[in-house]
Amino acid sequence: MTEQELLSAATEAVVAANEEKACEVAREAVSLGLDPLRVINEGFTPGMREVGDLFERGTMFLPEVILASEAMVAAVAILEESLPADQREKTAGSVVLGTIEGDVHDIGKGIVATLLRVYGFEVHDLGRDVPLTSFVEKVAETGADLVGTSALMTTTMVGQKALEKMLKEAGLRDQVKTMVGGAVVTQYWADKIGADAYAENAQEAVAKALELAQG
Ligand code: B12
Repeated sequence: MTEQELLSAATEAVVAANEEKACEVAREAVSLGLDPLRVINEGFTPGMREVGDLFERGTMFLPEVILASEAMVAAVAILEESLPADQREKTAGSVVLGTIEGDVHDIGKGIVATLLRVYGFEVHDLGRDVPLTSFVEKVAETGADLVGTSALMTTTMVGQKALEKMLKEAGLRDQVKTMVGGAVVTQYWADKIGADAYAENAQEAVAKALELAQG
C-alpha cells in the first residue's frame, strides 16, 4: 500500500465506522514508519469530518457516528503510542485543558493533550463536559501558564467567553493565557472574546502554546 492509499484507507475506515479496519490501517502506518501526526491529520480526521457532513445531511445517524468515533479513537491510540515518549523534564510550561461544560466531544482535545505532552508541557487534562468553575479552580491551584478550552458546538462555545470573564473576576486573567479551539471555533471568535490564541489543529495548538508560554 502506498502512503496515499493508506491515508485514503484510514478515511474510509472511519466513514465505514469499521474499528477493526481502522486499527489495521493504523498498525500498518506504524510498521511502515509513517509520521503518525500526518496519518491522524490527513487520514483519520478527514474521515471524521465526512462523518459530520453525512450526519448533518441526515444520511448518517447518531449510533453510526458513535461507532465511527470509537474507530477513530482506537486508531489514534495506536498511532499515539508511536509518538516520542513524553519528555521527562517538563520545561515548556503547564496547561489546564478541557472541553467546555455541556459538550462531550473530546477526540480533538485528546489529540491536543497528547501533542502538548510530547512537546514537554505539563498537561492537566480535566476531560470533557467540564464546569467552568473547575477550569478557574485548576488554574488557581496549579498556577498554570495556559488554559485551553475545546468547544464543538455553538451552544458550548459561549462557555469560552464566560470563562474569560470568570478568570478576570477571580483576578487570574493577568497571569494565565487563554487558548481556544474546536470545530466551531474561529480566529474571529477568539479575537471577539479576547482569548490570547486560537488554533485550528493540534500542531498549530503546540506552536501557539510555545509562543504564549515563552512570550
Ligand atoms: C464524533 C462526533 C460526535 C461523537 C463524540 C465522541 C467523542 N468522544 O468526542 C458523539 C457521537 C458522542 C457526538 C454527539 C453529539 N454531537 Co457530535 N460530532 C462529532 C463529529 C462527527 C466529529 C468531531 C471530531 O471528533 N472530529 C475530529 C477531531 C480530531 O477534530 P476536532 O474535534 O475539530 O479537533 C481538532 C481541532 O478542532 C483542534 N482543537 C480541538 N480542541 C481544541 C482545544 C484547543 C485549546 C485548541 C487550541 C485546539 C483544539 O485540534 C483538534 C485536533 O486537530 C462532529 C462533526 C465535525 N465537523 O466536527 C459532530 C458535531 C460536533 N456534533 C454535533 C452535534 C449536534 C452532536 C449532538 C448534539 C447530537 C445529538 N443530537 O445528540 C451530540 C452532542 C452531545 C453533547 N452534549 O456534547 C454537531 C454540532 C453542531 C453545532 N454547530 O453546534 C456537529 C458539528 C455535527 C453536525 N455537523 O451537525 N458527536
